[in-house]
Amino acid sequence: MEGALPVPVNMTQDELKALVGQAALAYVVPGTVVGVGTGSTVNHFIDALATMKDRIAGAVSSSVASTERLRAHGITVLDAATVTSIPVYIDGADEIDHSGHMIKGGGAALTREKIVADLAERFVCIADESKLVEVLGSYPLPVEVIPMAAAQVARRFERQYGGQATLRAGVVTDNGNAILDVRGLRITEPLAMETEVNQWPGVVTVGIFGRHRASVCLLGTAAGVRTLT
Ligand code: ABF
Repeated sequence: MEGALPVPVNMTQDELKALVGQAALAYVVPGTVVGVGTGSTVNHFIDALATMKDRIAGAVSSSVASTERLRAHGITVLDAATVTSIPVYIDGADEIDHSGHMIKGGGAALTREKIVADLAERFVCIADESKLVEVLGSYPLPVEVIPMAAAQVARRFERQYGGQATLRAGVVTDNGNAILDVRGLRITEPLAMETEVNQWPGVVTVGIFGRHRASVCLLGTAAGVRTLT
């Protein structure tokens, strides 16, 4: 009989997130500065990174929340402006397709996430299997906007893409801006849409990570960590 396949076990979504958070340590280059994203999956990565904090040069963080968690573990957090390049950026996603394009921003940190991703040579996405989709868009697309432009940007999504944008209540980003969440989109051309929306007056960041797609995705599944490249 062939070697028995691993028997899938029922793991909670949080256990799957912890699995990939731990697995991401393998992509950390010892002695270097690590780019750290935001969200509950990344929180598991931060907790795992603490076990090797004496073997890294520090972290560049994508949010106040991640900075606080990193510092609580005694990990040095560097200002992004003080580094020119980092080997790897580890971050989660709200959705990821089979090309590594992502929807991000559910945690309202998309602008700083894209800034730190831009510094990185490699983007490793860590996610539970529920995030993998054929086509982006079922998850409402987050867009960080200057508050005075929110209504006009919402109208443009309706006019140009048939999307329904709503202001995320009670949320001000780390940069002092507002977030629109756009429903009803089917994003078949993520790069084209990211380029188009980026040009709209008042848009700070659109939560499509097309240009900054993930080069590796560690997907937590009941059968273990699935590596997509
Ligand atoms: C963050 O990861 C956000 O861009 C995205 O919303 C989040 C996913 O959240 P979680 O890991 O909690 O599912 O980078």
